Amino acid sequence: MEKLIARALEGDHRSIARLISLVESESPQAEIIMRKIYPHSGKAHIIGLTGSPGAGKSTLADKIIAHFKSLGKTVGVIAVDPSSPFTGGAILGDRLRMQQHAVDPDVFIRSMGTRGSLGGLSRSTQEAALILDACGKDVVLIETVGVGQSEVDIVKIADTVGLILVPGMGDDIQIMKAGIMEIADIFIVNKADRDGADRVATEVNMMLDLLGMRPWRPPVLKTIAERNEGVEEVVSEMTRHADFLRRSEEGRRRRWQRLGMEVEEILRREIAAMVEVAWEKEKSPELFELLAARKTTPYEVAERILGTILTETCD
Ligand SMILES: Nc1nc2c(ncn2[C@@H]2O[C@H](COP(=O)(O)OP(=O)(O)OP(=O)(O)O)[C@@H](O)[C@H]2O)c(=O)[nH]1
Ligand SMILES: [Mg+2]
Repeated sequence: MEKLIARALEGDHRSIARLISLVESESPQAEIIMRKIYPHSGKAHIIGLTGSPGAGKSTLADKIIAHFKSLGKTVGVIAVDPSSPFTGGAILGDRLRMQQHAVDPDVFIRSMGTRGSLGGLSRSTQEAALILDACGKDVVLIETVGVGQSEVDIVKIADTVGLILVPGMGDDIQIMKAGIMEIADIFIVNKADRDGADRVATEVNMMLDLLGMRPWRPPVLKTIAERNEGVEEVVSEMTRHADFLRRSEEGRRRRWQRLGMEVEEILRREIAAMVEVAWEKEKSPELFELLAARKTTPYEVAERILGTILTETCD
């Protein structure tokens, strides 16, 4: 394990992949890995790319990777696939579209499922991002399909969130969905080769005006990902946003929020494990009889077990 972690920290992709697999499968070593990895993290720029299915996230990601690379940066990519069996083709699709970088030694690409604790985005997505960060990737790009909870959850993991919209897909409704305007740091109107891109961009800008001044006014950019048009600007705005976070009060607030969330998440997990152990020990046919006959209540039982947990942990 020591060796594996050391090799991963040196940037060896096979070792990194192995660590992510161990963490993803919630193996008993997961915590040891994360404890060792964590002190090395905190340097990467973590970028989330979200948007409706087919908006062009993977196509754009591929071009963004190329741009960061041309700037001399190393990149890690996590493509989060919805666990739904109906979208089983997504993994292969993403792999194919990002194939250009698949054999590239500087680019690490990984697909992951969405089951888990952070709503749409699993804990292992966050842990994989931390691993890539610790193992020396300058940029970690996370592609999440914008359905349900995951597009809101991405803000808990990413420093910079790019929301991809496309003309002619009922974007007005999509934009107005609760919370979406607030989470995006950069708006990208992709497929600008199609009619209506300007209209979408104008609507987004108008809505941003309505939301009022914020410390960071999200830029609204147009791209044609397929032709690599507008991508350079996307990358430069992403970098500008990272700089903004580094020196602003808003950036500090976000960092604190994330660190607090990390502590809370670990606390919850540990306490849940204690609860499970204590309840296993306590439950018995006699106890169930007492509960069924209403001679005691779940409240009293829980209170008693909690007392045991507390005295045991204090000893
Ligand atoms: N016309 C046009 N098509 C594009 C553009 N960018 C991507 N596409 C096409 O849109 C389709 C979907 O692109 P993807 O990159 O797979 O989109 P995605 O958002 O990653 O899709 P999922 O991961 O399945 O949600 C592909 O056929 C792309 O070739 C663009 O700028 N203009
Ligand atoms: Mg995709």
